[in-house]
Amino acid sequence: MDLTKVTRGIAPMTSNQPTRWDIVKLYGVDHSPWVQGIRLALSYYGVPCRTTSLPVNWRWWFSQGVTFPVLQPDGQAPIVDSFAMYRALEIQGFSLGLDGVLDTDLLEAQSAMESMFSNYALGRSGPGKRWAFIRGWSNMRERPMHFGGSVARAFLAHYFFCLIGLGRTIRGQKGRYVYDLDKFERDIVRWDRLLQNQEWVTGRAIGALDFALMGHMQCMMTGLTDELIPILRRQSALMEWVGRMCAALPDYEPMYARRLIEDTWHQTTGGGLDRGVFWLTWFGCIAAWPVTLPFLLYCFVRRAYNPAHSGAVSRRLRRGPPPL
Ligand SMILES: N[C@@H](CCC(=O)N[C@@H](CS)C(=O)NCC(=O)O)C(=O)O
Repeated sequence: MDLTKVTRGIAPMTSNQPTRWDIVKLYGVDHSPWVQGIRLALSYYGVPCRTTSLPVNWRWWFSQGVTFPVLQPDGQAPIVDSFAMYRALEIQGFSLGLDGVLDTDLLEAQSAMESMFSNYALGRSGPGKRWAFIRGWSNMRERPMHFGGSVARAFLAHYFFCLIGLGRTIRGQKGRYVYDLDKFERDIVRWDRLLQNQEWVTGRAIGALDFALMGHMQCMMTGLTDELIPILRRQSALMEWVGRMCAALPDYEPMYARRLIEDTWHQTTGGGLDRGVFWLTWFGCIAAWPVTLPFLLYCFVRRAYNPAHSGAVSRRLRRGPPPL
């Protein structure tokens, strides 16, 4: 696929315009690249945002499962899929460089990111990393702090632990590399090449694709996939762009990707009480496994009904448009 297609006809940036969204609620967690992407965009444009691990509501959970991100502007219907959120932000009057970009071209760019994600995400847990993975979940934060969110996050940690485990098993059984660093390098080189010719991924100005790709940098740098660091640092144009992104969002927390350019940076974690609630729930879920398991299985069944679950974009692209 030609990544430059999406960067045609990009309008110049106009940021910090007044928004009709007073405040938005974002369902998702710190380590998700798709959540990070949209949070970075909201932060850049100054849209106040509460981030929580609690699904939008119970009815939502029953029908859509636990997939995030989900964006809920005050008093409006929830939006699923981060790229739909970028479009919605543009409708709000922010210029994310998507004006005139075809949905099919955007879908291709998202699919390229998803293909990279489906590889490196499997490296977040696995032999030797399982405890680190759960500890990573315990260190994430609700913004603002919310005990209900910490309880939900502990359950989500079990869900994603199983999802990655399942993904690794399926790949292994197909005889494919589970976490293929060579493939990762081939994927990331394409973004580096693009950035050799232009300052921003979106084109002449910072925009949706910059936030989206930076979301992935954020996820990769949460401490669970550090074997990617040397590969990423070999991409000089990409590293310069990471520096520009960090400079564009100086107060953003947590800026995990800063680790790529500053060796001294340490990540912040949630408070003691927050972590206590997480661990109590996490062990509680294990103690109550006969109850936890049906809940987990239900979430796995419902994910198929959520058009934004992991891998859905690439599948949609492979299948082509629905018949008229
Ligand atoms: N296309 C979606 C991808 C969202 C996604 O893959 N979310 C992951 C978390 S990082 C998820 O919730 N996966 C759960 C599942 O697939 O069951 C987007 O851009 O928002």
